[in-house]
Amino acid sequence: MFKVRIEKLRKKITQLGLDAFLVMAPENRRYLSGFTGSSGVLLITKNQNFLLTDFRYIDQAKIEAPDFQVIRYDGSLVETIKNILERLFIETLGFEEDFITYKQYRELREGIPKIKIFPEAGLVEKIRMIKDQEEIATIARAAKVADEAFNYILGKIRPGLTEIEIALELEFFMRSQGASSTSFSTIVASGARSALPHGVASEKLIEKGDFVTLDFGCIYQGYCSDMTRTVVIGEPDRKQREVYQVVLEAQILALENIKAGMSCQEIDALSRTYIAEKGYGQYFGHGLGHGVGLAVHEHPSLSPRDNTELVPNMVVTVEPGIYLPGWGGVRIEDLVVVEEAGLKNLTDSPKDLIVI
Ligand SMILES: [Mn+2]
Repeated sequence: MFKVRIEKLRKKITQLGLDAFLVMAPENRRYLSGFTGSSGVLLITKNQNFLLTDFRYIDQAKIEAPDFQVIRYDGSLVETIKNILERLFIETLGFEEDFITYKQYRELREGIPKIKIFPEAGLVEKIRMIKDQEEIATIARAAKVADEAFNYILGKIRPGLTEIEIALELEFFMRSQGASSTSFSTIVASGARSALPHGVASEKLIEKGDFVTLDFGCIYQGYCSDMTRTVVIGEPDRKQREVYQVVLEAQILALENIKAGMSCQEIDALSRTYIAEKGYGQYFGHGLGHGVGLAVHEHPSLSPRDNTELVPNMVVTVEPGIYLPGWGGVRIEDLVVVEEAGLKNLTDSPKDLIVI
């Protein structure tokens, strides 16, 4: 599995005319090597794979990343890289421009002046967009834990609890099901706060009449899940029903039409146009969705600005929303696998407006 991934990257490196490539992004490091530690870089050359890490991770790296020569560095990472590059007569080195600090960049330039270095963006990320069956099974498991957490929390939400207390219950439940952590800061946004698309749980009390938006997910064996449901406390008024219905129909429209061959822009436009036709266009200000995998936000992005073509086994969210400042908001989010003729929905929680 890792060999296949490395070969895909190696092909790209060769096409770019590079002798070697430095991988610094934590998710890319894990994806290519299997190494789960928090510190280290990969150096992939035309025919060798190196994993450079420090004392704390040497044994772990040897076990987790058998396809790599594990090299320990104690002082300067750049010095260690330099030694390898000189020994192998490497002349051109690519690096990930989104995952290097200015200091590291300066040290590379100044420490290895004879080597030409080239910034690259998204080389490994583009490979990561299309998941293998094992990855999909793991993401499905992470999504199931989130579904079960939603079902559990429905029995707990009541007026008088704080958003933080609800978030804690969700998180405790997911951890108890084998999740190693949440995939991002749990969003519990109630009442007027539900108009904040990323309203991380606060000390606000849940009150009668509130919309409560729950956006959460977990990390299970390294892979993320992400889902959102909005529930209402007490009987909804007309406007709440209307806004909820528009978001739900916009989401279903996208879900019913997604299939391989469409572009991310096209699928985003389906929901966006629908919401605009209903008069709420200016209140849906974010993209329709995003890729999910080792990272909770990854390529591609279902947005007006991404023309990537959907390909089978991409895993993306579909999450339209309407946010009315001072009033509240609704978002509904599922995690789906793109297939040749449609999709497989990994999120199974009910979507009709739940009244608590
Ligand atoms: Mn999301």
